[in-house]
Amino acid sequence: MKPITLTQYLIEQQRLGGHVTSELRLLIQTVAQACIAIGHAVNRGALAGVLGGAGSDNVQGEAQKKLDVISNDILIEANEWGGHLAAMVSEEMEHPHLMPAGYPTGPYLLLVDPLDGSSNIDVNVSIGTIFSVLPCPAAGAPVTAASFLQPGSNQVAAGFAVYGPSTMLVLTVGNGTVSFTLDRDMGTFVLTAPAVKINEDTGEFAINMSNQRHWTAPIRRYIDDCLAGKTGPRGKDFNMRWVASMVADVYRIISRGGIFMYPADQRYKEGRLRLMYEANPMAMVIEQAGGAATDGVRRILDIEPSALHQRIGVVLGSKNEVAQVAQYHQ
Ligand code: AFP
Repeated sequence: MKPITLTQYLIEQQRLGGHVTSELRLLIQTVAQACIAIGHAVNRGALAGVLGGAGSDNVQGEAQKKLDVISNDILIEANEWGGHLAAMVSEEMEHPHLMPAGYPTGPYLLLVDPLDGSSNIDVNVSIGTIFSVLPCPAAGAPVTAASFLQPGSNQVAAGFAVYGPSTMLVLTVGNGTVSFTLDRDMGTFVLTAPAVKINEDTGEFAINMSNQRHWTAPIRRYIDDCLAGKTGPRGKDFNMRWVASMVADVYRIISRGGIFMYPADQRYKEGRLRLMYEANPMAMVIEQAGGAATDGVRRILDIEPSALHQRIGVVLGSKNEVAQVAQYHQ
């Protein structure tokens, strides 16, 4: 069968009406192209002198890697000229980035984690880019941080790239979740999973076990019961994975099921992951693939944000397992 490219998929979604406008199609194509450029820089690694620290901190007070800054710059340069964006928010920038004076603007807001999994850059483990698209409220009014503070249910598109053995692009425009594989010879993303569906049950959890002493009681009990295996309350054995790149853990979960957990704990009282450009886009992708995404109890996409860089606890993946975790909180 003739391969379907990202462009063809988006044009089809545009024809289906309601899901994709021509500006949204251009925005997604532009972000995908930027991901190809970021993936190229990541693959070059030491040969391009892009490994190691940038010698600066981001708004989270975290030391930036050179590739964090490079990825952010690539996404900004790619999206300024197109006329599809009103403004951008990034993990790497404290304030929204408005389109430069004189540049055309459009009806969308883009939020990105330009390079997720930065602690894995220098050790050659999969990393990625996460993006979320919101409608820009009150077109014409000046864009401020408040323009971005919309619940995740308002997203019109979301997705992520994984720079791994293959470069993958996972995308939803609100009509299911699909994934593409980068054809490096052609420089195009080719549709390789046209209807992603996450198994409702799983025997595989992903959590950073070194945080165990910080967890709340319900999370401790849930993990203890998983570890008790077949003879324990769950009546089955569980496997564990933890890549420390959310994009890699989530890609595994959309491929074979599983549950990913970074719960709020005594150390990260609000949670570690960021709501606007990590939890929200991943929650949309997961729900559109038949999974669930909560902060342990509340549906992530219902949460009303109060700050651009606010953090949130995250439990997402196979929906029956996510429901189990909520049960432990009852
Ligand atoms: P970095 O981008 O700062 O490495 O954080 C990655 C991340 O946000 C997410 O991708 C991982 O699942 C999680 O943090 C890893 O956190 P730990 O390093 O505490 O396990």
